[in-house]
Amino acid sequence: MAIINQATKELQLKIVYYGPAMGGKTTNLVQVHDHIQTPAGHKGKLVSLATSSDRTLFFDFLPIESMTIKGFKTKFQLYTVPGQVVYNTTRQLVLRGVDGIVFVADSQYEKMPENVEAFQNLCDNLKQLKLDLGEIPYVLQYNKRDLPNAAPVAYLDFLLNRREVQVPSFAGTAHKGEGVFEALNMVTRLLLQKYLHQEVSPSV
Ligand SMILES: Nc1nc2c(ncn2[C@@H]2O[C@H](COP(=O)(O)OP(=O)(O)O)[C@@H](O)[C@H]2O)c(=O)[nH]1
Ligand SMILES: [Mg+2]
Repeated sequence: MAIINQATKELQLKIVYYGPAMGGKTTNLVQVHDHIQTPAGHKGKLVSLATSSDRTLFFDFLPIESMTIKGFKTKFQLYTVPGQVVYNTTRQLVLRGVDGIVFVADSQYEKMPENVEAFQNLCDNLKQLKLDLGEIPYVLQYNKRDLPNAAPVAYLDFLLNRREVQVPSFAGTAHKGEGVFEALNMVTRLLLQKYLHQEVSPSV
C-alpha cells in the first residue's frame, strides 16, 4: 500500500523483486543502481543485508526518487527477497506493504520447477497478507536469456503468465543490463497509472 505523506507531499511506492534463488534479482538492483539517471543526490545507496556465505540471505534495498504527480513527489523503494525456502519469514516481511512486483524467473529449463514454486509461493505469501496478485501491478522478467539451455519465452509464458489478460513480460540478461530498465519502467508506469486514477487521500 502506498505511503502518502501529506506533510512532505511524498508518495512512497514499494517494488519487490521476487523469484527463485539465483535467478538474478540482486543483479537487477545492482544494474538499476549503477545506471539509473537521477538528479544529483536523489539516488539512494544500495543496501545489502547479507552474510558473507550467502548474499541473498536477507534483502537488498534501493530508494529512487522520481517525478511529481498531483503535487506529490514519488519515491520508489526497490527490494529483493531471499530465494531460499528456509527464509520465507523474511520474504513475507519484505512483501508487507508491496505496491508493485517484478518477478524474475530463471530461463534455464532445469529451473522451471523452482520458477513455478516461487510464483506459487508469492501468491501464498500475498494471501497471508490478505493481498491478491490480481490487484497488484506486476511484470515478469525471463532472465538468463544468454544461456544455451534457456527455454523459449512462449514456454515461460505458458508456465508463469497464465492470467486471462497476460501481464507484460521481458527477456532479460540482467548482468548485461538487458531487460532491466524495460521491466522496471513498465512496473513503475503501471503503478503511476494506478495512482493517477485514484484520489490521493491522506493516510499519514
Ligand atoms: N548468465 C547469466 N547469469 C546471470 C544473469 N543474471 C544474473 N546472473 C548471475 O546469476 C547469479 C545469481 O544472481 P543474483 O542476482 O545473485 O540472484 P538472486 O539470488 O535472484 O538475487 C550471479 O552469479 C549473477 O551474476 C543473466 O542474465 N545471465
Ligand atoms: Mg539476491
